[in-house]
Parts: sequence; structure tokens; C-alpha cells
Amino acid sequence: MGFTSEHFTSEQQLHNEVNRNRLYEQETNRLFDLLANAGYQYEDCSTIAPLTSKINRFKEEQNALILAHHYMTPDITFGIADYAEDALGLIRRAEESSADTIVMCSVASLAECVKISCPDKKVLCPEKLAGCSVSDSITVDDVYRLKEKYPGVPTIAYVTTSAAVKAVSDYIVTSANVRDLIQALPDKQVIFYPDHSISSSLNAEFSDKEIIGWNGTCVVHDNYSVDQVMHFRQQHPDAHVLFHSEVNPDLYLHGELHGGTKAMLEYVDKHPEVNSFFMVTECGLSDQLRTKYPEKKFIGTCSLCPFMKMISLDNTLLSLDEKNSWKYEINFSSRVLEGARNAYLKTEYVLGSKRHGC
Ligand code: CIZ
Repeated sequence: MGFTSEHFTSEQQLHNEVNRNRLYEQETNRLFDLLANAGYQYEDCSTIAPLTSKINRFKEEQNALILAHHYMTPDITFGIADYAEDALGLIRRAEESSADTIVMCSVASLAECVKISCPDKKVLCPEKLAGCSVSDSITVDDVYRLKEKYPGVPTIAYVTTSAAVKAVSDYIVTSANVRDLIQALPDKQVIFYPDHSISSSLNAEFSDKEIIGWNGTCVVHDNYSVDQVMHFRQQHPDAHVLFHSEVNPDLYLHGELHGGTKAMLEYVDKHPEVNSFFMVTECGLSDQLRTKYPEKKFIGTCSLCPFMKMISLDNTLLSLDEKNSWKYEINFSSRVLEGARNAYLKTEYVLGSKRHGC
């Protein structure tokens, strides 16, 4: 009996399936090596392996760079991201990259900021509805009212504001460079918005300047109370407590450090003698540290950001699918882009940065 074309087709299908299963098994092993310390079981890795394999293939085919904020889940941070960074680190990675497309696994305002710094690149945000309570707390009209009330006083927008708010501001900062900018400006009065905790702590730090703030708060960092931290210290007297700058400054005297995620990570790195930490911030940072320092203890009670956690492997894959990617692309009107880019370049100039965008 001779072979028919159906035999060949089914033999080819079988061969393809065997190959695909072998690739998925390799990917599962790769993921398990990276994610076991963050609590992932082998079965979990096997479930996500088809997704991460496809994303990594699309990434290569499209010369894309995947950037993840530290608050992403470990499957994103370790499974697909080229870099995990704070906001300033993400902007720098995008600027330094020769990739045509940047996929920003973060809330939309950070993805927008990368577009502002790299307007010629295609910037994708896997969930454009991933907003931010800090960003939602201030509008363009609020900024105009502040300018009217304090004429001539420079306005500084935090990175988690909308592009429209950035476009009517003088400067744009992140948790990593806000102090440097205020220090570098000759003005005795500056307006910083919208995070209230950051402006209060800046006021305490800069005795020679007045920082006019706004009343924005972060749903993640506003959750912590003095009682909670005191209770924790009693339970774990040897642990060091590190606060994110968006936590209420009244708590800072109960801990070892306050700063952005970069400062928190550097503190852990520079204190090899400390074996346990309480990272008072979004859970993603502790997940990342558990993977990096399996011998150390990063004690729970972190807080989940409902907006950052809207980014998943599923929507990242969709954003990279060329049929759909226009839905995920960040674009602004030329007026907003021009205004926000001016504020961004002015900040770079004052800070003496050699880079001026991509
Ligand atoms: O400025 C940043 O980087 C933000 C928004 C958070 C962080 O990572 O500290």
C-alpha cells in the first residue's frame, strides 16, 4: 500500500507537535530556573511557557525591547522583560536602545513618558487603561490654577501624571531625580505635584526652599499606618524597614530608608549583613528581590497596585501581534507632545544630562 498525501500531512503535523513540545519543555525549564524562588511551581511555568515563547519570538522578529517597571509580576520581569527598572531607568533603557519598538510593561503614564523621551520609536502599552491614582488626582485646569495662584513659580510634574499635565508643566521628574532637580533650580519656591507624601518629605529635607504641593495620594503606598509598621518591628526586630517615597512621611522615623524603588534596591545591595527586610511598597519589588537574594527574607505585607497588575503576559502578547498593535500604541496630539517634550528636555538640561532623548 502506497503513502497518500494525508499520511505526509499527519506525519508533518506530528513532527511539528513534537518540536513544539520540546521547545515548550526547554522554555518551562528556563522559567522554572528563574521563577522558583518567587514561588512558581514547575506546572505554573509549563502553563505560561507557550505565552513567553511566543512573546520572545515576536520580540525578536520585530526588533522590540520589553521594559518592565519593578512592580510587574515575576513572569513578566524574568520571563520576557529585557530590563526591570524604575521610571528613570526605563526611560534611559529606551533612549539607549536601537530597538524600533518599545513595549512598556507599566502603567500608561510611564509608557507615555518613554514616548515623550523617544518620539520616533513605536511605544506600546499592553493596557492603556492602566491608570494611576496619583496621576488621576490632577488635571490641566488644576495646573493652570496653581500657575495663576503662584505666578512665576516653576511647576514640576511627577512622572505619574498624564501627558497633558506634563505638557503644561515646566519640568518632569521621577522618584530618582526629583531631589537633584530641586537642588539644581535657583528658585526658593517650586510647585511639585501631585503626590502629597513626596512634597511633604521634600519640604522637610529642603530647609531653604518651599515646596508647594498637591493632595494626590497613591492607593498602594497610602495603605500603610504607623501601627502596622510598629507591630511589624516588634515581630521582626532585626529586619530593616524601607519606605517608598510615596508612603506618608510620618512613618519614616520607624525605618532605615525612604526613597524610590532604585534607592530601596541599592540599600538591599549595600547591606549584605542584613538578612531580612520589610519593603513598604508594591509587592512586585519584594518578588524581584526574593529571586535575586534567595538566602534573604523579604517579609510580606506588601501592597498590590491594581493598575500595574493590569499588565499581563496575555495583553503583552496581544500588543506585539502586528494585527492589533495599533490599539496599544502610544500617540499624542502634536501640541501635547511638543509641550511635554519641552518640559522633559528642560529637565535634562538643568540636570546636566548628556542625553536629550533618543
Ligand atoms: O519614579 C518612579 O520610578 C516611580 C513612579 C516609582 C519608583 O519606581 O520609585
